[in-house]
Amino acid sequence: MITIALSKGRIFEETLPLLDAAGIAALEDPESSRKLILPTNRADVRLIIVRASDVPTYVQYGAADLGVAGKDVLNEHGGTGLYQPLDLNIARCRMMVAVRKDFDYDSAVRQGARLRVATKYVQTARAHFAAKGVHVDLIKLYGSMELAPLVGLSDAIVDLVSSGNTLKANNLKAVEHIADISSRLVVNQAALKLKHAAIQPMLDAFALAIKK
Ligand code: PRT
Ligand code: MG
Repeated sequence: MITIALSKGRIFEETLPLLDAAGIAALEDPESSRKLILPTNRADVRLIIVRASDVPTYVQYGAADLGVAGKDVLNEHGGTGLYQPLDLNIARCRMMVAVRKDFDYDSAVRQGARLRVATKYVQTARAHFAAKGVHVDLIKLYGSMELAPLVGLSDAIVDLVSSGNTLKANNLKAVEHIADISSRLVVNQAALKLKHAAIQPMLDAFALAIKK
């Protein structure tokens, strides 16, 4: 049995065409089904539905053989025990620093001010500001980072931006680009060896189906 870990929403939707290219079709839609284990058209392949940030953990421990996870999530996880053979080029966005429109970020940085930064991406934020030599107090949040500067919780946020509409709707502006983000295929290293005959053709099919 090959188990593939996916999260609902954009990753599931954008992975479907790649699965299709490998001859794998989900028999149920995770948006309408309450099942967390979804059968596929292939008796030897099943999908499991987990939180986006839990995908690397399921694959690391071998509870899933393969998974699809954003580079943002992989950077926070650290990637231990994971083989990352393919950038699937899906769920693309950018990791950015953003502040209130009326906040002078450049001058705060120039003056050496200690910045309060709210984020879900603590490792990414710590590495980014350390490399710039900017002192920060990091405040860990689990979502809706855009709210933090509006109510005085923080001076800045580190968050993902795709269209930019959420920043705009909340009177925020992006001031620094940290990284381009897309989703990667992750594979359990032991599974790749033990189930090579089943997994390698899937990797080959995904590689051919990736949109440049
Ligand atoms: O929702 P949940 O808390 O379970 O987890 P999650 O939010 O991490 O999962 P999900 O499914 O929303 O995102 C899965 C992956 O999609 C992320 O790990 C990213 O790699 C990728 N991705 C791509 C994004 C976005 N684009 C994105 N725009 N993830 C989140 N966003 C959010 C962003 O955080 C911000 O709040 O969308 C908002 C901004 O969007 P725009 O279009 O208004 O700029
Ligand atoms: Mg989400």
